[in-house]
Amino acid sequence: MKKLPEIFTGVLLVVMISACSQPSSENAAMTETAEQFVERANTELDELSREIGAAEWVRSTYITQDTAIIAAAASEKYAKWHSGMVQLALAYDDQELSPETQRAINLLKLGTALPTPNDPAKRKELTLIATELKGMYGAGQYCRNDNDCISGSELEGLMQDTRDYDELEEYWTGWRTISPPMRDKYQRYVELVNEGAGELGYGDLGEMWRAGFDMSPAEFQGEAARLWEQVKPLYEELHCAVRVKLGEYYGEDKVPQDGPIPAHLLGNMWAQEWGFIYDIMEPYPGVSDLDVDSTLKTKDYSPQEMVRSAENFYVSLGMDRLPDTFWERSQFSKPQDREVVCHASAWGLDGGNDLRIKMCIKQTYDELRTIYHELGHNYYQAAYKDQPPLFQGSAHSGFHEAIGDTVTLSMTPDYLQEVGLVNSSEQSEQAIINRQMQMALDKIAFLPFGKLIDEWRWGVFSGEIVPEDYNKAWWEMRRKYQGIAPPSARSEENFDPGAKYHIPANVSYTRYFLARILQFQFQRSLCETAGHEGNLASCSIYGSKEAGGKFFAMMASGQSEPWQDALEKLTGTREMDATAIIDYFAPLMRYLKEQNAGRSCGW
Ligand code: X8Z
Ligand code: ZN
Repeated sequence: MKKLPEIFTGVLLVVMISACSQPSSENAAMTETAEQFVERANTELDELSREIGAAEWVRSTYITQDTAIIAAAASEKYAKWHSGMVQLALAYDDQELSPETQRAINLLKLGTALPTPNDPAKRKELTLIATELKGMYGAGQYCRNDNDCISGSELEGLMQDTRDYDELEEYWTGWRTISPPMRDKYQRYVELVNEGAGELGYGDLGEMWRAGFDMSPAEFQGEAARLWEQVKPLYEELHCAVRVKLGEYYGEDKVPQDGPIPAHLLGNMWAQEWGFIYDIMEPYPGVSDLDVDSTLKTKDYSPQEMVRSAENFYVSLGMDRLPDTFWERSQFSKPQDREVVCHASAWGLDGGNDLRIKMCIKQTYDELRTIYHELGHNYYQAAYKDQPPLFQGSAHSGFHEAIGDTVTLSMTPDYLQEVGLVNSSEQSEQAIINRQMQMALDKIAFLPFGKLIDEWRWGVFSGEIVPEDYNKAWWEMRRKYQGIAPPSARSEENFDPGAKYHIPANVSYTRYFLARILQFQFQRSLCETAGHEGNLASCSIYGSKEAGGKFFAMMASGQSEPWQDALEKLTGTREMDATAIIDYFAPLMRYLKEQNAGRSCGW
């Protein structure tokens, strides 16, 4: 008996939502002012988000045929509502609206990463394809035979630790067996999302994604290119030094010194962050080895204890402890009995009251930093939860990714020592260079990767890259930007982009590129607020309520104002700018230039 009201609520919800789809709402548009329309959009969005959130959570933590149907149905319902509302919003196009109402309507138009065609059959087809692609990635495995399969997260670990050329090649190639079956679906998804984006008034989905930055899509493309030019010299020095060391390690026959680096030797499945080959790159061997991994293992940290450590950092900035439900509902470890999406994510369900992370935490420093990153999302979600639903989001997508990363910049040797994660923190010049190398292998190595993922997709969505060239174009960009090449010939039989989570999961990626640059800007100004003196790299804002307050105030405005305003409040400038990351790594760049002197760099 107790269950009955709940079931009824569900039915009422369906009725209410279908009542706000296109035809029946046309009447409402004629009688609704823009303000009333926005208010209704906020109320309905709030309701719908709960339903979608629940379906998506279950799908991501329990991959089966059934959860695919549930998640695709929820996504379809949202898509239908969204298309209907965007069409109604057209009625306000020529009206003079308050900036707040205008912004809410603009955000509503951009309010989906997966625009679907209005045709019901196509909408259904697309939401199912999108759900399936993500599931195929999550359930992906490399099988040597029926009884010998390795999951994606295990393979990631093997890529980090293995130093045998051929074995690495096997894992690298093995993981890429998951994606050829995605190719046809992806091609169809591209057709359908572009049709959906077209109906919303955009040339293609890439243009729609680029429209989400409070400037024209063309201006944004220019901004991203400008930032890349600023940081490119840093990457080129790092690439040069890494190629030499890998040549010494594996032999110059395997790593030719005048060409791209083989993509499987960089300690990461996608060659996106290279921190795991620090053992090969360490400038001053043995100096100040910040071995957090061994502390985690010796002290046998549980996943929850690792998450506590991250939470404590945010609490030290004056933020609240995470709610009990966070601890009860999050997925911290990989379940043994079912397929899940292990790729880390942070969830702000129930309008930001029900925070969760979903990870398959391993006992490594790398994973610890990912936890700090994910909690940055959760604290942002908590900060903007009192905004109306249409403003519950980050100033731009790069801001969401930059919060937790900014916090990881404060994981200095002193901080790590203070919280018992390392025993000593040496401050010699050699120690500083070693630490900067460790960080650059992650932060600098990532930049071209962060840039090219969407460059490829922008080309795919615009039709500049045709399906027959998907893989070829992918490797051309990997070579051009990153200076890497596959270990063996690839062809259009392969679909290597599909072996990177964000492609099948339809998550835009320029956000990470922007975040890599923004986080240093954020850190520079937060360190000033915290009263830090000395070089930026030695600053930790741990314990600074002043810095925390400023950070939180920026986060609390959500996406209620253009990101330039949010950036200005935090940093005093309205432009994204790479000078902070350049200043940060100045000592390492001096070292690398010395090392590379006389070498012929480039590929
Ligand atoms: O996807 C992520 C986070 C979740 S938002 C773990 N990142 C990118 C990736 O893994 O490719 C963080 C760094 C870049
Ligand atoms: Zn993230």
